[in-house]
Amino acid sequence: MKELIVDEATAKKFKRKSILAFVVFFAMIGLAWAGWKWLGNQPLDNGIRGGIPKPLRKVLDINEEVYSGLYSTKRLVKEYPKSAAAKKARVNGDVGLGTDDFDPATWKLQIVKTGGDTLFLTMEDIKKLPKIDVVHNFKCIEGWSQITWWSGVRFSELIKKYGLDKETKMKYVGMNTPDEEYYVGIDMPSILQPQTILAYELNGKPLPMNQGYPLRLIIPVKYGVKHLKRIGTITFANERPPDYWAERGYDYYTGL
Ligand SMILES: Nc1nc2c(c(=O)[nH]1)N[C@H]1C(S)=C(S)[C@@H](COP(=O)(O)O)O[C@H]1N2
Ligand SMILES: [Mo]
Repeated sequence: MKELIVDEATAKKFKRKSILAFVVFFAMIGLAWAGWKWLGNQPLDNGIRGGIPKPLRKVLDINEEVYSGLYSTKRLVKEYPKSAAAKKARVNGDVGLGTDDFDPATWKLQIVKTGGDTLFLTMEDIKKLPKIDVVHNFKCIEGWSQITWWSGVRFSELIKKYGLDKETKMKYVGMNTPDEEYYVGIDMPSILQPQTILAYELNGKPLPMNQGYPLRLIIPVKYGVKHLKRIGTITFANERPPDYWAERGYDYYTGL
């Protein structure tokens, strides 16, 4: 067998490189450990339980900027034939669906305009607008998804009909349940996306109580958390409106 012959200088260089590799290796471990500790010591982005360290929130904010730029209002979410929709749509989440502040007989959708005036719309008013179907894969951050068929009016159609152009110059839309127990904030491009609807039917029938009767948000570009059931009030703002799950540590944008 032929021996590998190296001169002394090469051998020395090799040894130095090996040592250097070890030093770098341990230095990296040290750095990773220090970084992790640093993150753990950072203030949380809010005082409520489940807040996340500010630097991580920053990453989510950057994600939001990148994604909202990439996916403009023109991007369409995949749709399915009605026959593919679940006959029994899963029910999840009942915050704000307690009946205390909800009387179906007197319910009106309240839209607070930027000037302060409020529009009060009945279901009859809303049903006068063109009705569309949306059959999409509804995704919850808990890890389940289901193809569901909803019908209602495009949010953008409502904007057009009631001349809310000034309002669309704002950055966000806020929505609350009538009792204000559940609330979401949504970026303007996503709420104006053509598949975003105020839905009043599921599988061709009026929404069941626990799925948001009489009117809920369906916003296929977002995860389930944003699909607020039983809309009471709609507001517009340049600052992020409060968001139930964002306050509990979830990503504010929660785009798909
Ligand atoms: N008012 C209200 N809307 C809500 C919730 C809730 O707790 N209260 N949960 C959200 C979550 S996490 C999901 S996944 C969907 C579930 O809608 P579904 O019950 O029609 O499946 O509703 C969303 N809208
Ligand atoms: Mo969810």
